[in-house]
Amino acid sequence: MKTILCDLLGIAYPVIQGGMAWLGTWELSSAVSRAGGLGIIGAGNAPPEWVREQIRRIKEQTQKPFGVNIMLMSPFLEEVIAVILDENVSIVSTGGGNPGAYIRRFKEAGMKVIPVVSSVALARRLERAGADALVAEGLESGGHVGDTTTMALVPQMVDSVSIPVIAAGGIGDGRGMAAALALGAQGIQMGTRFICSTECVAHSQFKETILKAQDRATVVTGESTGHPVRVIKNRLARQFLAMEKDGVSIEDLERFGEGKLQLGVIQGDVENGSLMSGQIAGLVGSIKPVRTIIEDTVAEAESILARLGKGGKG
Ligand code: TUI
Repeated sequence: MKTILCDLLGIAYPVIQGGMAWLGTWELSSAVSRAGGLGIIGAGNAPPEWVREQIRRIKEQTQKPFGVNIMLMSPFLEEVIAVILDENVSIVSTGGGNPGAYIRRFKEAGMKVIPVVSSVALARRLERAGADALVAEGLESGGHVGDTTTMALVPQMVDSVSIPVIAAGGIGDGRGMAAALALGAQGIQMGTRFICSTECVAHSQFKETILKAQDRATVVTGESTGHPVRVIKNRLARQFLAMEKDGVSIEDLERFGEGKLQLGVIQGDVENGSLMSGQIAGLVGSIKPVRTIIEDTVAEAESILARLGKGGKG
């Protein structure tokens, strides 16, 4: 299955791995790139030395294209940008804000820029600013979310821009991929599905929590702080929601949240840690190698699209 996204990025399959904080490490990202998708290092809030180390390790593992996701709220944003320019990273994706002010620098360095956005208005602005493609991320996603569903957002974004649109949020298998392509997307981005891969460094307890999850296992916390985040509904999430209801200040909520993501996804404290996960957690049936996840997803999407008589070509 090829779309114009494959030519744009030099990849075999139009499947991108979301740049997840703590989990988008060289282990996962190199496996995705080696399997013909686009692996993305998730810089999150990590310091610049950590990001450089990940980039060096992925370069040792594969010659294939890979990207780095920069999180625009990171305290290390400028230093992380300096690292990716210095390491000649060729593809950058962005999250958690408006990357408009940075696009020119990336384009001048010859990079491909793929902002992750959750609204058509920002998508239009970023196309004008020089973005090469866009990830349309629906509220089904894990982590920081917008307020429009993938089903509604993707076709509206496709109709509003002329660069390729990649669908994200709520996609965990070939049925989701076929649906995304039917909506006009030129590719998909998956996060939660890749957490339950053999290669992902997520704690086994977190992977097990996703495997056990059902459709309503996640909840959005942080609406009152202006940074809504979808997580698995555990003790921490309930506590956070109760604090919001009680009118606890944004500063105190932010302080309370510090360090909780690593506690959950790396240290495996699945009750007191933050477990960012998308709504497809309930769809994930087993832990599989990255290559199997990608090949099964693409094969299932192709077979669905063929059955529907639409081919699979973008
Ligand atoms: O960025 C994400 N998802 C994320 S980032 C993240 S790290 C984090 N850690 C702790 C607390 C909070 C976050 C976890 N998940 N997705 C991409 C995305 N970006 N979705 C929506 C946006 C977005 C948000 C605001 C894009 C633009 C935006 O702009 C606001 C503005 O300035 O116009």
